[in-house]
Amino acid sequence: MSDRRKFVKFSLLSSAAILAGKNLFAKTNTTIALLPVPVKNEPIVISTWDFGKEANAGAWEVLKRGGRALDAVEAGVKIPEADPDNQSVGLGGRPDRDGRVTLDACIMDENSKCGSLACLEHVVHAISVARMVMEKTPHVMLVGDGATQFALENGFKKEKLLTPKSEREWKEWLKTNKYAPKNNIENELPGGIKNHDTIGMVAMDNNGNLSGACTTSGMAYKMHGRVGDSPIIGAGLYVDNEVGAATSTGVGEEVIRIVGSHLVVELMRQGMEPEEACKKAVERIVTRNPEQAKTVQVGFLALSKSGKFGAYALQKGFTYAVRSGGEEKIYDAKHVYP
Ligand code: SD4
Repeated sequence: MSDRRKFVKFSLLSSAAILAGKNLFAKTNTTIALLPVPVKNEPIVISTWDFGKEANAGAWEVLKRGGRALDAVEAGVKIPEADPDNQSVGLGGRPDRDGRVTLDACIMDENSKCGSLACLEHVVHAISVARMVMEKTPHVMLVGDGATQFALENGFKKEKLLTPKSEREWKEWLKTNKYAPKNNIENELPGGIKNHDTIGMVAMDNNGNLSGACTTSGMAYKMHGRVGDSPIIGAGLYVDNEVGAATSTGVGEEVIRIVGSHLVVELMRQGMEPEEACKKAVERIVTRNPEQAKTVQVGFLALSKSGKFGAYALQKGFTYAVRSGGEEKIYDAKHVYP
């Protein structure tokens, strides 16, 4: 039993005893006042890659004032979605091979409610559309034209997501037309600043509730209509409020094959710490196809119900950002291959 649960159980027992006129501590007739104490958790947010730091700052604004983890993850990932210099998410995302920017995203809350969309076009904040799918429809997932139509009918603004820079690079790519995603780095900004991919974020609020969000423009120059792991509940993101939450980044096909984020959460349910659970999930990709695993990047990160976190990747270079009351830091994830 977690410390928090023991504490809750103890508080409830104490309160029940008082109501019943008993005192658990009484050795004499003196009554000790045991007032029920509200249980507060330490909020925390973690997200993929070093640009997760800015996203975490957005989430932290919600968490620090006692807001809900669901609101925090939505607010957090909206920051890279709106950043035209981030070429892997939302506005400015790299297009598919036909020059169309298509977005994948999903969101999941503490009650296992979830919303998702794939191949959304012309709308910057895919995560908010995913949340609307969750809250305003009887469905979990909308795709393609249906997703775009739903967003536009519900007040989202139609925008051009392909920036001149992403368009220029895509036209360059067309000259050779090779589909070979690079590990970790899908772009380098001027000055050598690395610009990474998908943002996956998981958070716990001060009520101890967990939520997660994942949003991406997917692998650069993918086939039109290709959907990765990021919008697939269980693959790119999974939240179980009893156990923990996990999210992924990297080559989505590998993650989908092992239903990666769900696997990480289930391994935590069996007692593994977050890092160990992420490692086992990554190792399953290796076991399935060691030759393939050497050539691609996949990273998982996880947060447990007790507030522990960890990550693991196939290749070197996967970083993740953590923000809590006591910490604001970027970590290098351990990895299988040197
Ligand atoms: C995808 N997992 O579409 C996403 C994108 C990503 O490195 O993370 N790329 O497969």
